[in-house]
Amino acid sequence: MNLSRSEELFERSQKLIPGGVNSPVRSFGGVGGTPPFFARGEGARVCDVDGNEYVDFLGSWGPLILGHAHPAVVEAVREAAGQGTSFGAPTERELELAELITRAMPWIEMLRLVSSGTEAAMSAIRMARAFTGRAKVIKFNGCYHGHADGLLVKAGSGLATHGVPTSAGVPESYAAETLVAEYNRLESVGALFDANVNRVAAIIVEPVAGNMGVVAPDSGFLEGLRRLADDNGALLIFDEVITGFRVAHGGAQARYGVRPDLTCLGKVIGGGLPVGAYGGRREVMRMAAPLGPAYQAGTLSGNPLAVAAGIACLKVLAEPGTYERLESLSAQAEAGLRAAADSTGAVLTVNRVGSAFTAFFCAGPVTTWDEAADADTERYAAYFHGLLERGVYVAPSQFEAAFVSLAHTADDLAFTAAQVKAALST
Ligand code: KE4
Repeated sequence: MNLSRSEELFERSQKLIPGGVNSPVRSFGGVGGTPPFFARGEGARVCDVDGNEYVDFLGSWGPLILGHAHPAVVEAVREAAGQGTSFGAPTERELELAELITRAMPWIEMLRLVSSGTEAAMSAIRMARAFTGRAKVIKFNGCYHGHADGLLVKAGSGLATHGVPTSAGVPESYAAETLVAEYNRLESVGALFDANVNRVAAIIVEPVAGNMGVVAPDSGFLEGLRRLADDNGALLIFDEVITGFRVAHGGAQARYGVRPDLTCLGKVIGGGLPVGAYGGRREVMRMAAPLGPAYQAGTLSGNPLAVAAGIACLKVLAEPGTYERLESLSAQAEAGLRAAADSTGAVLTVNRVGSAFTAFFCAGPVTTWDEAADADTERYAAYFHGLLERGVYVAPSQFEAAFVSLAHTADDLAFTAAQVKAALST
């Protein structure tokens, strides 16, 4: 496989950009090798600067549920660009996107558009702290909510004690306000509430975990979080940056029927352009400036081009039969993975929720971070490169999700299954 132009660009990029990339996971640190520099994408395919073509299951880490360069999205952006790229003033499109989101996710009674999932999560937490007057936040090992200081935290030595930073540059004092529980282990959440009575503002959770690889909530887990939050006067925040409009039209909250107080969104709602959002109960959102005392702002929040792309994307997703088709394609992708594992004897655990899936290189089950962490990352790296060489692009990390889009065809999935079998056989 010729990657010479990517190698040259990667070498030059590393002189000007840390690691040669504008987001760490793109550097292939988890799988090794040179990351192909992409030149263009269309539908379910991407092409790199050396002319190598791939069936794409990364989908830009989630936004591209319609596939690359969907005509409706491209036309919407083109039209918006001709009218002006940014105003720093309210526009009708921002209201239209807010209406599309709240119509699909009615537990979001009021929302604010921002420019990333990180902004959405950090702002939702600020609103929860302002509403409750409390400082502590409970998050989960293996869940990621963007790179705000207080969220780059792992469990401290004693489970019921505060977290410790996972990143340089995050003061211990910031991490001290974050408590870390175990996903799918309700007792670990109860223990934190018992050790921090009346001090927890919110629980923040990926209702379906995507950042440890795809891990579904055990039956009763989300309902248990709802109950624990209510019993302890805390808010429940669903970080649906991945799951929103992905695992169901109404997101995980619709799929599992559990009401969060606040929801974070991103990725799909921008159609591939920078949009995030946070929203939820009206009385909580009324804390946000200029209505309330909790400040949050953004020069390009609700940017006309990004919002136009998001509107076009959500309108396609609102069409009848969309999620049934996505489910059918995703079930075929899963079946292909499982058949390849069975025929080659590879030890794989395939987790899938809707059109998000992960192949864990371990016997499984994988229902917690500890079980996911047992996966053989070297085998995953070999699988990743085996697929890359055969024209299939999945997430360059064992602990991420891969995505099926509406642009994938049954033939793409049959081709992919054959490549998986070949990659697992080497
Ligand atoms: P952004 O700031 O990257 O738009 O969103 C942060 C975020 C928040 N919440 C969840 C559940 C997320 O998954 C993310 C970002 N996801 C990662 C990969 N899983 C984005 C890829 C990257 O960091 O480059």
